[in-house]
Amino acid sequence: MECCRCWLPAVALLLCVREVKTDHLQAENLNLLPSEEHNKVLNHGMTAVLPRDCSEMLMVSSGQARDGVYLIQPGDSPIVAYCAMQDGGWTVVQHITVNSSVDFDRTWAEYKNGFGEVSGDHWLGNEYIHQLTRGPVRYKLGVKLVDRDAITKVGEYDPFMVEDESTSYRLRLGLFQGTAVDALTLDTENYLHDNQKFTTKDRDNDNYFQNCAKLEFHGVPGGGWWYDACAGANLNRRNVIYWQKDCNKERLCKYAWMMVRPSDTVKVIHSGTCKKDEL
Ligand SMILES: [Ca+2]
Repeated sequence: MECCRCWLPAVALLLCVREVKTDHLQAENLNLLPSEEHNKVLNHGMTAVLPRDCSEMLMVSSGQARDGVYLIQPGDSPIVAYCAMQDGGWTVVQHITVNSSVDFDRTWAEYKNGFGEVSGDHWLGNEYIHQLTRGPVRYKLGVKLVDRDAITKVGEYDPFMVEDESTSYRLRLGLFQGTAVDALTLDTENYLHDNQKFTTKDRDNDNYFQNCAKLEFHGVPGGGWWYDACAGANLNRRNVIYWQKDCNKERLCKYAWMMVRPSDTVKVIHSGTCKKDEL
């Protein structure tokens, strides 16, 4: 039996969601989705071109798509990703629960291709974060932090880009706004994460004499991150999610998310009168 559910007749061909045929799911990162969850991919069987991200999926569903796992195609091959639709069509690229059973102490190759489960704690993969944010559309990064008292803080960096592997997935961030502190572009605790290369336990690109990804706190290594020498923030340390004063060993955070979506603001900068030497 096949069951097609369509949101709008006008886009029926685009949006048929077939809830059968769970055996032919095509995605480059299927290792991030347990086989018993293949039938939960909400646009499995989509007959037209796949959306490049969750924002586009939300748009073609006329805002009707719900939270969950979707097939998207930011590069040459489809991948599975978790879409936070209710928050505006964000593609989740990282999620962690404090003391997660998912190990974040991983190699370069694992951080490149992703690990964990997209419907739970995971890193989507530096290669896919690069594919999503490389343009030509400008992207922004959303960070969501929930502490143990269920107080939520959010922040956005606009624009956000992760460069390709030849630059070691260097982090590029724009202006920050939000209720959380800016822990990535401000020189907090003398550590600046913007413009840093990615470091893992087997590839040291940081500015410390040792490898920051190997440094342990209570026996748990920091995991991969865009370290300086070393961190004013690190959402991949499994036992203490770290984000300056918002998440640390005194103020424990329970959850963190990193997500991306196209920037919805085109900032027009009025140059005014500017002396040449001020440019
Ligand atoms: Ca080093």
